[in-house]
Amino acid sequence: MTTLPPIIEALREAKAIAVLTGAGVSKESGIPTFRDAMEGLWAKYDPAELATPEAFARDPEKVSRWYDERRVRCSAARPNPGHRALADLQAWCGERGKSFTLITQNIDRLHQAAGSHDVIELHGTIWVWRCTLCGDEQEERGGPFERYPPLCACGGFRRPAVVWFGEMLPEQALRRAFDTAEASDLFFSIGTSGLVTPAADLIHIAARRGARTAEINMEPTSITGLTDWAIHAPAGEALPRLAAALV
Ligand code: BV8
Ligand code: ZN
Repeated sequence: MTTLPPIIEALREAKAIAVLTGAGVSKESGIPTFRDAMEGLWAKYDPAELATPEAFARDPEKVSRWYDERRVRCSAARPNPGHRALADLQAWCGERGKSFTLITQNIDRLHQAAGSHDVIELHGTIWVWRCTLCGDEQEERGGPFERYPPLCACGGFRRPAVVWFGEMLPEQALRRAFDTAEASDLFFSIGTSGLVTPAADLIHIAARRGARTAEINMEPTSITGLTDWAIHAPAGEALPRLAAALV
């Protein structure tokens, strides 16, 4: 387990910093991680089962209800100190002419709410729902829908504008993420189990190009052994410590 100083040193020396975040960063905002999203009523389902176009085609009521419950839960969530520390880090890099890019797998937009900008959303967002017939997209920030699946004015079923398993990622977001990983000389993987591709490929692309790599995660993951440094602690504690050491 690493202490902070070598990572602080690497940040001071780096020119192009890339950060990939996962559900672990939103856990301290009260949003269950993807693996533990299946609580209570949903405990008997495997998330990868529900988060697929096939599941929505088979049972649009159940899948849209699950997502709307997650959306309403996100409404009660606020950015935590980990989100805010990443926004501070982006500002710190900007002041020193370093490039900083935040890539997220999360769909809650808490990074943007904390002040991060130009965030690459690899897996879309739960705040936007898209008509499966006419493609119309609407941002939904209110309470629960009145019916499931919610209907578009054209009569089509509406789905969350997230990327399901087996679906392609948004082309522009994925291109930007690959370019960012290739150009980075310091890559952070924060709050993610690193199991889902192509997001999980990014750190390997960065490392192959010679970037130094760091993991900040509650527990070791499949990539811990590959990183130069690993901090196993809550992101909401480790990131503010990192940001505070930089001032
Ligand atoms: C694609 C949005 C091309 C929806 C998500 C076989 C057949 C078919 C496909 C595949 C296959 N094998 C592999 C694939 C590709 C597949 C894949 O990777 N599958 C996995 C299951 C092996 N990927 C895809 O399908 C992608 N598309 O490849 O298209 C294609 C097309 C057709 C066929 C083949 C290829 C699309 C993937 C996107 C899926 N959508 N999210 C939604 O949210 O409902 S994925 C979802 O799970 C998340 O977005 C995230 O990406 C992923 C993992 O979640 P994490 O964020 O990592 O969260 P997790 O719970 O896993 O881990 C949290 C971590 O945080 C833990 O380590 C924990 O210790 C830590 N933690 C907890 N608390 C804290 C903390 N850390 C710090 N502080 C804390 N407080
Ligand atoms: Zn429509």
